[in-house]
Amino acid sequence: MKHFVLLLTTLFLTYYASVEMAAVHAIKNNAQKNDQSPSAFSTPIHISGDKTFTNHTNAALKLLKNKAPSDYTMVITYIGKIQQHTFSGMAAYETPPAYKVGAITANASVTWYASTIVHDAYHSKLYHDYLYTYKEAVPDEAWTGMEAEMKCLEAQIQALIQIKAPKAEIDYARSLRGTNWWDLNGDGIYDAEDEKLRDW
Ligand SMILES: [Ca+2]
Repeated sequence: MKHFVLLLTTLFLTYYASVEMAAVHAIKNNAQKNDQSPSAFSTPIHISGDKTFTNHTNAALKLLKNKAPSDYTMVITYIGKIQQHTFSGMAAYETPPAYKVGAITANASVTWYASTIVHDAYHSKLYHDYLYTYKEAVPDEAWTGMEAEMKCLEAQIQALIQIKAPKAEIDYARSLRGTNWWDLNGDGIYDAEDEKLRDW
């Protein structure tokens, strides 16, 4: 009887150890897959920039694809190119629509960077929705300015929640509701003058 119990215990421990080993292997395999993130992940968006920029951008897009798939679909629909730049802004009128990204944004946390991609994709969505509906030159207020910024900010906040961003980032984004952070010279419109003043 004693031997039997011992045998059972051994069998159980062997089984348990093998299950645990399988779990460890799975974790290691996943970790290796994650290590290869830039090569294992592919996106239809053309990424233009140095290696660090490309890695950060791929990581942000991959996070969106995994944790916020509907946002990712919106992003790949309305952004064709993500380009390293001196400051951040959405050139929705370019072909393909290009999100230009400054160093401060590209080097922020992956969750924050990802949320800005959603924000700027939404600007491009507003631009292209207008173009598709009215088939005429898109007025600035259709996709920039206070009303547009608030819509893009709400999309960004929802994305931050979806990708489980740190609470501080969600709180910060919420604190921007009703503010004109984008109007750096305070004239009520968003244009190249504000872009000149941007450091993000
Ligand atoms: Ca302005």
